[in-house]
Amino acid sequence: MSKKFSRRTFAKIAGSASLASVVELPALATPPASQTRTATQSSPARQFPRGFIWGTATASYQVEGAVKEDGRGPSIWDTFSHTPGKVVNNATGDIANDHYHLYKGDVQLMKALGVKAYRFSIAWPRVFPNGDGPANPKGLDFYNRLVDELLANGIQPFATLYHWDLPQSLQDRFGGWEGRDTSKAFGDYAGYVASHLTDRVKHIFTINEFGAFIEVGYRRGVHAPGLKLTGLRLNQTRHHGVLGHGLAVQALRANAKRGTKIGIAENITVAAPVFETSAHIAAAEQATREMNAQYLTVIQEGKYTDWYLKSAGADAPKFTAEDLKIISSPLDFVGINIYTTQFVRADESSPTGFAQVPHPKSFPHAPSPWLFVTPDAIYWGPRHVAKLWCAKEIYITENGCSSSDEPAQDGRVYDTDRVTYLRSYLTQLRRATAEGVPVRGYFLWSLMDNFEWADGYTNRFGLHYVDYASQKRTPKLSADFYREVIARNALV
Ligand code: GBH
Repeated sequence: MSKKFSRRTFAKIAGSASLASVVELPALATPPASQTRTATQSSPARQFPRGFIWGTATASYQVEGAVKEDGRGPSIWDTFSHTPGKVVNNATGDIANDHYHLYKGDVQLMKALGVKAYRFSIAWPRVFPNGDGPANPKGLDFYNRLVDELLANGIQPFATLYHWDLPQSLQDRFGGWEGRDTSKAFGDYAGYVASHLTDRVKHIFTINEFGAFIEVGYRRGVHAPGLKLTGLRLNQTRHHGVLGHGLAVQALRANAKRGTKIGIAENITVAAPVFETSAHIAAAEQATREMNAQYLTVIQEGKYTDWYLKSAGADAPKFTAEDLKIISSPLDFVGINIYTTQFVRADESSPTGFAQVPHPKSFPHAPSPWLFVTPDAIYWGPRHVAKLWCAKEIYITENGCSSSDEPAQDGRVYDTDRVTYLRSYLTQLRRATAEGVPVRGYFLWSLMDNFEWADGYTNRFGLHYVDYASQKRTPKLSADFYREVIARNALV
């Protein structure tokens, strides 16, 4: 791999990418790609690898609604969103995008974009209303219908088993991920899903973003279940999260049909070098390893880093050698959700060799205040994963941004900020693929505006504008942009 990252390649690619970005925006109603292609647009400097998988993503609680239908049990997000003061405007996912009923139309939106794959999540409490115990086949049937509809339209289903809607019963009985029994129940649920869906679903992600649901839900109390754990209790919860992932990988292997590929979707903390000298780059690699010690690093390496264990001291999680083996069960691919980055610099005075460089107040960000616009996150993220852990197959499982998204007089949303964001990030992603970083696909977050967790419906991330009163979906300018990217398999 290192040979492919020569300085000359860097210079060549960086140079041509910036030149090539000077092309005019296609008009809204565009003729077929073949008629509009210019020499610049078809130049290799804009192309993604052949067979690159373009997709979009959503998650169950954010879009489905129908929270009481067909035997679904309550999740911690039902409880949390119904607790006054937890979500902006006390919004809930009771109806959300009503995707549970409108999924056929939503599949048509995807088809119109030309996406090859759809990443959705399965609501655990639909399948096991209490988290464990008897299954609810009627709940699973929704995913049977969805998967069949996707395949009938030529779209590959990529399913996530856990995107934060933990069955409330597991929270009540075991303290959710604080309890090892939840990890075990997750493994059993994964096995059940594998035996019912993997005849058609060939890619499965275990868990979406430890770095969010544990850090924001169990440490900061801003997401469900709204806890503020510290010390050993927090570290043990983190450990149970990765253990649940490992048990799920094993259960999937035992129950899935041949050819099913298994991975994860983690919002890895990406350390980017303040600039590209070998010292800062080495510091950024090291920082990425340490800053993900409790999650992706232990999953990939089968051990917690010395630095993490040392700094946790008496609060270090309790675990066995067997736990570590389970946690590091081999994966077929690594999925990473990429939004933003943490800058670091080399620092010889620090025992880890790096220092974090906080974003100055003036650093540009999307309406979501955490979403600093740092396109090279999507270059360094996969590059670090490939370099640190020799990952052979990487997916960008989420990338996107919020925007104020106000419909214009003609009813359309001209989200030039989102288009600019996406083009900048995709330019950096192309830099990675051109250097041989094995990124196989990209899932844009999100197909449509949806329930943005504690922000309720105030922050919109969609390619389609959703009018929640009528459930009407309208493609934004960014949807046109993405359709063109997909049609050409290249930057536009
Ligand atoms: C992803 O998280 C999620 O997977 C997806 O469900 C979500 O809709 C999407 O991003 C857009 O946010 O409000 O200061 O407490 C991205 C990582 C982790 C970023 C939680 C926001 C909360 C910050 N997210 N974090 S704060």
